[in-house]
Amino acid sequence: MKIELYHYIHCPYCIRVRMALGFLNMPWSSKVLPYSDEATPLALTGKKMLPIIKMDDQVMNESLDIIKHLDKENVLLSENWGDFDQTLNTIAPQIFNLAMPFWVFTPEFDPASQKYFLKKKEAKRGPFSELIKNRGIFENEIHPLLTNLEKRLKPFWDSNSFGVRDIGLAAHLWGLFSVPEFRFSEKIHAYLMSVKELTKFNYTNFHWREP
Ligand SMILES: N[C@@H](CCC(=O)N[C@@H](CS)C(=O)NCC(=O)O)C(=O)O
Repeated sequence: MKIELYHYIHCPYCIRVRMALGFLNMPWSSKVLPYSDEATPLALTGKKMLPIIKMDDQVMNESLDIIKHLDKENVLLSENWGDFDQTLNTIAPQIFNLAMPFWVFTPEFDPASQKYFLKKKEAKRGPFSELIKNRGIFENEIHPLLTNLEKRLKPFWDSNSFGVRDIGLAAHLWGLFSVPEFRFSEKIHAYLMSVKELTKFNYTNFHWREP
């Protein structure tokens, strides 16, 4: 089966699928789309939303549905996702407020995509210049939240075995690596490195865009 993944580099939902493919040892080819490209995702699924996976003639979106589909042997899903979205929602706003103003200036974003991303995200979060000015506030908010999360790592999320919730958590936390001088606690850093190894994940693969 030939697998093509349409993704954005920074997108945590896309990172989930990259991690799952790596963990499951499934070869795939990468299609990084410019953020401003509406036509390609709309033609594939009718929605301007990535990740999208194309397997031979089958096309799917929604990261968790994709992972369920790929994980035929239920290796990742032996641990249930359950209400894990609620846990992620406790840290997602701070992660996005901290990371988005830096993501937008990485080589993934061409000028049209920068404009598109800024317009969409600033409408929701306010000017990115303010987010950068206020990053200290978001950092102060996120550290106690991370300390709480850390207590649940045993060494994986509520479990001694790696599962889909670790993919969900690590994919969200990965965003903070884009924030200059942001430091994870030793335990969370070690956790992310173990997820990286298990999933053979390399954030910067496909990162570069030729000028
Ligand atoms: N529930 C979806 C969420 C995917 C999602 O929100 N993707 C964002 C990127 S992180 C997207 O495609 N946004 C397009 C846009 O806002 O223009 C999933 O789990 O796959």
